[in-house]
Order: sequence, then structure tokens, then C-alpha cells
Amino acid sequence: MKTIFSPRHAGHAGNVELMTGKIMPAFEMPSRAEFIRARAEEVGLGPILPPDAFDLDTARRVHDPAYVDFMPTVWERWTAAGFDGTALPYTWPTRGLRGDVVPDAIEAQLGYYSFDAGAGFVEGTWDAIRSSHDVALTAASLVSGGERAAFALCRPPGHHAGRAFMGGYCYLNNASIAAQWLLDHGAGKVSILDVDYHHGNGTQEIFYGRGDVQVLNLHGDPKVEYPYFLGHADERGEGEGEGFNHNYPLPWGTDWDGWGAALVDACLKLVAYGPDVVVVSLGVDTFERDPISKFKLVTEDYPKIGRRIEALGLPTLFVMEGGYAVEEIGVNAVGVLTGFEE
Ligand code: Q9C
Ligand code: ZN
Repeated sequence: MKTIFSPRHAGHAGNVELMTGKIMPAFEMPSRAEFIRARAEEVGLGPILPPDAFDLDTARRVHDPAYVDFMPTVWERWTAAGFDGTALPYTWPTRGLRGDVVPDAIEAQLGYYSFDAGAGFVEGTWDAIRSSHDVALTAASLVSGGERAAFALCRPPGHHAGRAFMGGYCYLNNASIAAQWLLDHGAGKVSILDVDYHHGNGTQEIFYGRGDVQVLNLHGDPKVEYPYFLGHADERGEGEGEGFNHNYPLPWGTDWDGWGAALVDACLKLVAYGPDVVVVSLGVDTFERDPISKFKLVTEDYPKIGRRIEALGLPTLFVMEGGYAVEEIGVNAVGVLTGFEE
């Protein structure tokens, strides 16, 4: 299958995140994308192509347009205000505060448009976000043009970004924007299968009230795992979307036995829904040696994921999300894709 990749991801570098009382270098780093690209080349997955340029119209429908327009302004306003280092929020409009008045200050707007201090901006961040968006839509256009599958090697990732918030290394929700684009270009229904270790809270929020996109999520139980505030089994969708959201929260220590069983169940739900296209939010932070995760998948498990998804027999768009065991990320992510192609 074809891989879409842009070197512009690399401008998003040297980022930090606030986690458990420490400012630390972000686990989401440029070498991740380079290891995946190198592995795709090494195994001869297929051509590695640059993205085409897409406008942000679809992004402005999936997200709040004001949120999309905010992001390109962040770095310039942060530096103009005299701040240096990574642009990060430190206050948020939680319960009991006003969430309906947008503040003027850049450091406050960062909090208004985010749910954690895990999606910072440096100088090249917006350009990388933009390129990641174009990577996703270029790969989506291949699939809607008749390719059986395509791989969007997105960086930064997207599934934690909601209608009007960033967080967890995510800014634009690449998989959601691609799903919307596929609907706008001939698909009647799309399923998003999110296999990243973390719950795709942004994707769930975006499509929660809609029946034309089914969202299936396998992830660490939010009672003990990031993003903590969404991803429980009783979240089934609402209104038109009732019954089209399925969460599989799994305990720490889950290995292929438990994870693979959840995948089989999710695939049954997917087949029953009958989508025209599948979008896979492909995170490989389920790996046993991932530094921030607690599942126990091994390298040999990743091709099994690809084979199971291939057996659905549907056009499939793979969109890269998380995975922080940098040395192994290429072998694991590309393992899913070669499993699909076997
Ligand atoms: N101890 C993605 O995989 N930090 N984002 C969590 C838990 C944020 C992960 C810290 C993790 C975000 C796309
Ligand atoms: Zn993740």
C-alpha cells in the first residue's frame, strides 16, 4: 500500500509536556515518524509519497471554526507576549467557571481550547499540524479513488483533539477529518476503529450525536488511565448517534488474549453496522515496552491486527496516532500494515 508522509512534521520538535508534577520532554517526538518511514521503506511496503495541499474547509466543519483559526496564531502571539519556551496552558474553564467567554490573553486562550498541558506549540508546530492534516486527506483521497488501503503517516497525531480542544499531543483530529472527507466524497457510512492504547476522546466527542460515523475504541480503562474523563463502556452515543459508539475499556496488563477478543467483538459490531469505509486510528502504544502505557502486546501481535482488519474486506485508511517505544515503533506500526497485505 502507499504511504503518505511529509518531512514537515519535523518542525514540531523539542516540545515539553506537564505530567504528574513535572515538565518533561514530550514522549511524542520527531524520531517516531522517521522510524516508521524507514521501516516502511525497509520492508518495501510500497511507494512513499508527499501529501497534496488541502484547504481547511473540512477541518472547520469537524472542529469549531474558531478553534481551527486559533491554532496558526498561537506561536506568534506567545512570543509577542514575551513568553519563551513551549506555549502551554496552565488554567482551564472547568466546572464552576465561565466557559462561555473567550478570554483575550494568549495563555488563557490556550486553556480555553485544550483539556491538558500535553499539546504545546513551538515555532514549527502549526506547519506540522497542517502537513499532518494534508497527509490524512491525501491518503483518504487514495482510498476514495479506489485503492484498497492507504497509510497516512501522520505526525502530530489527532484522536484526543475534540471539536474545540487540543490535548494529549493532538491538535487537528486527522482521522475524524478524513472520515468526514470520505463521507463528502461518496461514502454513506464510515467506521472509525481506534486501536491506540488511549481512548480517542476527541473522535468520540466529534461524532457522538451522529449516525453516519460509527466509533469503536479499544483502550486502557479511563478510571486509571489517560485521558481519564471519557471512554467508559456506558458511553453509547446520543440522539441520532445512539448505539453507534462502542468503548472497550481494558485493564492494565491486557495482552493479546484480552485485547484480541475485544478486537473480534468490535469487528462484529463494525460488520453489523455495514460501513463503506474503515478508518483505523493506528496507535501502537499497546506494546509491552511502551514507556507510558500498560498493555502487553508483543511485536508478533501487530500483523494479527492487520490480518483481522483485512478480513473485513473493506476499503481501509490507516491513520497514525500514538506509540512511544521509539526504537520499535516502526516494526510494530508497519507490522500491522504488512499483516493487512499478506
Ligand atoms: N502517565 C497519544 O497516544 N500523557 N497521546 C499521559 C500518563 C499524555 C497520548 C501520561 C499521553 C497522550 C496520541
Ligand atoms: Zn495513545
